[in-house]
Amino acid sequence: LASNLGFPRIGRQRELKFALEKFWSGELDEAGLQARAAELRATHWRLQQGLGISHVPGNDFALYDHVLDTACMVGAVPEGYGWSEGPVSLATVFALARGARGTEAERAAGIAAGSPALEMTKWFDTNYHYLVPQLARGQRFVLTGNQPLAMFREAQARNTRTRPVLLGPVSFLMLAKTVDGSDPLDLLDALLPVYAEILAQLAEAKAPWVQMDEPVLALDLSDKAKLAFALAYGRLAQGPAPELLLASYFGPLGGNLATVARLPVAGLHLDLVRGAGQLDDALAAVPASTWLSLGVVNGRNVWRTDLRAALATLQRVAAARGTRRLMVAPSCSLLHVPVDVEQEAGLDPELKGWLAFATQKLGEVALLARGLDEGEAAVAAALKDSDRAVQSRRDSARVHDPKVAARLASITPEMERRATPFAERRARQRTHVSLPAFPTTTIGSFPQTPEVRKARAALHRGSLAQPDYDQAIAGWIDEAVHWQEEVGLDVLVHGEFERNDMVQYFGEQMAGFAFTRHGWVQSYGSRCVAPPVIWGDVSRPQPMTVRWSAYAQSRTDRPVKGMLTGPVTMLQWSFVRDDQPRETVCRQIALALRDEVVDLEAAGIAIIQIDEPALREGLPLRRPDWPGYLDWAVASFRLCSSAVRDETQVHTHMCYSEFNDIMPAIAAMDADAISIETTRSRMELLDAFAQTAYPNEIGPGVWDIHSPRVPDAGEIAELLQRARQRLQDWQIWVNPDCGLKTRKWDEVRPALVNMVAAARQLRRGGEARP
Ligand code: THG
Ligand code: ZN
Repeated sequence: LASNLGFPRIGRQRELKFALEKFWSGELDEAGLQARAAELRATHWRLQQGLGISHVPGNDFALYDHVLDTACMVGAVPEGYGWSEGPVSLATVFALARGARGTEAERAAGIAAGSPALEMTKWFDTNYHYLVPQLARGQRFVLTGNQPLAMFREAQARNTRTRPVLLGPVSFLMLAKTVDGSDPLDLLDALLPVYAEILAQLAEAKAPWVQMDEPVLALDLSDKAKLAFALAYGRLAQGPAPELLLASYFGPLGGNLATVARLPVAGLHLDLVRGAGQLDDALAAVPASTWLSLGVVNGRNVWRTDLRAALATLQRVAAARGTRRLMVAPSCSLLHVPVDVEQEAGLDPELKGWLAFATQKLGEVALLARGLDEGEAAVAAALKDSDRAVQSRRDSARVHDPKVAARLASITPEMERRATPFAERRARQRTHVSLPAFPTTTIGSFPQTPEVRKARAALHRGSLAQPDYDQAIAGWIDEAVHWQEEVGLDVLVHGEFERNDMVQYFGEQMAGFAFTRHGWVQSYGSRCVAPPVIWGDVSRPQPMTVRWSAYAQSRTDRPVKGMLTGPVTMLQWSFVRDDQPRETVCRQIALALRDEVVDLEAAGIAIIQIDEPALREGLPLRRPDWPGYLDWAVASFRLCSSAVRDETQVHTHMCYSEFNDIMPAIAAMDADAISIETTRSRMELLDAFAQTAYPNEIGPGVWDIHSPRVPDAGEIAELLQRARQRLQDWQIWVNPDCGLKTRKWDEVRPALVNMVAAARQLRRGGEARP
């Protein structure tokens, strides 16, 4: 049986994004939005059916986020969002997702003005963000509307029988937070009757199967969580319910296998890409009467499957258990890959021949199911074709660059350390660049105004010539530099007006990266990213940022920071080749960046910032794997940053990170200064730095740039006082939480004026910078 776990919702032309944004701007009404959503669902069902998928997922769609939809479905809506009973309105859903906007519709729906959005966080180790359900001790749950059932009927009306997808009760609770710090798992008893009711109604509607997604099974589970699984699925097995397919993905079951194998469910989905090694143990542990869904097509990457290898795995299972209770599937939902590679007309044909997006991956799934049923001979041509793709990728001279390999082999430990310890470097840096106590700076980017975006679009269209574009960029840099001097900032930035997405900007200039035109993947709500594809050995043909950094430095006597994106973040936000360890790719990127750092220094740049916002999200899902990752991630950062002289300052920046459990790694990066996001936690994030006596300099953010609110000098000074309780004065830099790309100049100007005023206030009262 060919089966799928989830299809991208955004649409091949990002139809959902545009419908949502039209709805939010008032150009489209609710009926119009719902009609477009229904059209997309119908298209996706038809497409999957046409590709030969027998188990087509239903209810994998969400207008904004499936975790939010689950919270709304079970009545987990905090007060103030206009819901008390019955169906949850669209106004409530979007207020939870985006915060109240103060619209008439919100007033009509009873949504309190100023209600903030729910917290958003990364979905496991993907670049997708989900909204964190907000629960409380004694939380009550009710079924507000059976959306899985409505979707099942909608598909049925269009002649598709779907397998409804639910986020399972244990994962739902473990992904939630309580306002009082109590354990969400304590709410399982209260939640289960709602799930039982949903399943009973689906059974009554004759849905044969329901897919229960329990991705927390890829984490290290406590005994309490394991018990919760036994309790939950034991209870759900008692009521009327369709057959349950329990889906684990993003990793092997590991120590959770024994728990899972005993659960009274009809089927179990295994991720055999990330969890290839678990197959034998699973075959031994899972009863023969249980269906197995074998996830052999990678749902997290864009490479074509080695069909012969995948078929061999399937045949091994069939030999052990027969084919009667087997499903062939992608490793996880296809939410994390783009829709259709056939749209990429501009892509290098050789590379394109190696790629598979969601549509192609489902073709592979169907083909493998056929190969298993009818034998290899029935799919011989496709297997040959797959062999050719595998072979041409393995042998391609364009993938393998001997110069890169040689350079990688010649990395020495000395290349991964600065020449002298921080204390000595710092003394030299202080005379090289003279700065006051509590020096002020920004994180790098200034507003990308419509003017800037228009110029770049015109350049790409060909209606603006390169020299005219360059002149416009130079003009914006001039203005930014002049304005920063006027405001009194100590370390300036050039503003990054020449850059689009940071990963794209650097990737476009490095060998080994390719870009798609339609390869969009949902990041959150209507927002998408088009991750580059790292397909070959990475190198830097020529300097990437030196021109504009040096230009900005030539316009002022104050130091201008150089701005780079670090190797781990470049890796984490790309589709990475799967024919070598990620660690190797990361080191290649680090070597390319190392050259850039040296070139910036030679061009007179005294402070170089290398951002690593994705360092933490790259952490493996299981704790025992953390040290291995952190070793190479930190080593890569050091490799790219350590070739400079003592007097050159290396800075780094990280956003939305909790640092408590990775402090030794942060310290081991040995950046001369790190800026972090601390405003929302009112400096509490600094506790980790204080408790571990972080040795280098720190810029704790003092302005929450995710909000349009402009802080006054008093509150910034107060935040800085809280920072002084946790750090030494000499360690402290004064900066916003993050880059200012998404803010307006009307907010940036007064906020930075206030920030400089607060720093000056501190200098008057404080000690001189030692
Ligand atoms: N770059 C990349 N990945 C990221 C971020 C990034 N992942 C994490 C975080 N930042 C995600 N945040 C965003 C913020 C905005 C957008 C996408 C992800 C966004 N996208 C545009 C859209 O959907 O309209 C499309 C991109 C564009 O037009 O340039 O606004 O910073 N790689
Ligand atoms: Zn940031």
